[in-house]
Amino acid sequence: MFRAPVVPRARKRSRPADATVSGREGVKFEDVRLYLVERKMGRSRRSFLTQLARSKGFIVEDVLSDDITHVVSEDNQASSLWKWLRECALKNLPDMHVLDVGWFTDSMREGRPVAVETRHLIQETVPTPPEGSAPTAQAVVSQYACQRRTTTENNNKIFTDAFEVLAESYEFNEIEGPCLAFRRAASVLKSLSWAVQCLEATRNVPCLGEHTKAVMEEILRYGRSFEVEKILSDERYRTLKLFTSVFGVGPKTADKWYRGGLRSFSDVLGDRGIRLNRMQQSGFLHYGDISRAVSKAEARALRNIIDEAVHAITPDAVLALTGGFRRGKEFGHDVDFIVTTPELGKEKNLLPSIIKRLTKQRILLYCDYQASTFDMSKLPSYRFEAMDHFAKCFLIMRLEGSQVEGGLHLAEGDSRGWRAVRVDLVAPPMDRYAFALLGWSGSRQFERDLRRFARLERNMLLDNHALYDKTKKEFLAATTERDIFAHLGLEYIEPWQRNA
Ligand code: DCT
Ligand code: MG
Repeated sequence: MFRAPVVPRARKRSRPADATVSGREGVKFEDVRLYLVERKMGRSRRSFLTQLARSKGFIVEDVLSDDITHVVSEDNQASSLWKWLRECALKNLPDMHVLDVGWFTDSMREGRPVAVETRHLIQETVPTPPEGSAPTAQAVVSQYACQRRTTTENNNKIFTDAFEVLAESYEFNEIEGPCLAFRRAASVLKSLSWAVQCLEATRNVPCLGEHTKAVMEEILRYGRSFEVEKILSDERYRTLKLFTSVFGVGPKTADKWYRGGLRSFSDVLGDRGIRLNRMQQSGFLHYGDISRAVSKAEARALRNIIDEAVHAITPDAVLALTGGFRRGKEFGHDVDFIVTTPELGKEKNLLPSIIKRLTKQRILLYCDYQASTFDMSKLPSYRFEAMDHFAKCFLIMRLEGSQVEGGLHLAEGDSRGWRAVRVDLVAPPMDRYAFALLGWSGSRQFERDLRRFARLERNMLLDNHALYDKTKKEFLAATTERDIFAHLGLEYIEPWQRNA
């Protein structure tokens, strides 16, 4: 029999180490809590491994509880181990790593918790469901988007659309925790190759909390969520959603306008005299076009235009399409590019030259250029900010129908023959290229989880500029995205699998 008293605890997982558990001095890895399964391992070996791990700065708990992050087992059959774990009625079981002792020995050798790889996982074997019944999660799903492959095919849109509304509503109210929880839940559901048809089928799926499941339950039962419907009809939500759809208007400005009694564009643009900055003026001027999705064909046409400009300026320049279109999306809200030069330092003149050229061609409707503030000597102290420090420009470009294969993506009856499109260009120095490319390829949730994974699982700091190993106190060089994944001990995920 498996033996271990289960003590349910309501404490948060990430609380600092406390004094109630023995051997807490010299803890190096606060976020990792091990539990060694005694069955098959035996009492004396378990005790030896416990001492070994504690001496290396690991927290090893004597009791299996919801605080545990890593369950380590030796020689147990997956089915009986999982049966026992299920019987322990742990709330956090879906978020725990259930691992073979191989992970433990690797970690002891390295002196730190090594990356959890598929080979380490003790996977639950799920009996094949009878035909016609709800699909069951067969594989273990990682809590990190960077350990999942997520294409643009979303089998759970009915849930993820609802979660996005909830997340946005929390964002408008500056309530970060639940906002992130709904974004994570949406992200994990997007990665599933099957549509959730009953809640029981999600028992192996992490990141689904009580609130999330309640919303799913409602959708499964009634086809809609009443909480979401209430938000969608809420005046403040609707107004903030409208205002933030304007280029240059963020949640803070939208909220200020709302508190000032403004409810519509005509309120903002009317006599009451809101002073708009240049970006917002352009946002309103081109509102119809910019709020309309950009098609893949339009993105390709813009690539040709930028490509021509960049190479006319610097023949050996490097140009890469990033953002959603690199991930294979059919439509996007803008088109993102990285441009640079093989010769370090030469990239500094690139954006100003491109801007000059596009202006001459009279296809630049708006331009906000921000020179580089990047300074390698300041790394790794940059905390993650919304934006990196590379030179960049936010543009609105005029795109002619004749340049787009199959024509422009315009509203019916629009016969102008051109449209405005939002374009972002970033120009990192070549030695930062891989980091910038990875950072700008998205999705946002994928990026968030890459950074979180690096920090929590590897004791490393990743951002758009660099990867820093805090244990070795050194920067890790990379010329390709694959190098970065390898440094992080992650399987490579193709851009089209990063639609988390
Ligand atoms: N990005 C990020 N964090 C942010 C903003 C952006 O990591 N706060 C990264 C991820 C995507 C990339 O920059 C480009 O940003 P967007 O254009 O906003 O995203 P997108 O995925 O290209 O989406 P869309 O198709 O709507 O443009
Ligand atoms: Mg984009």
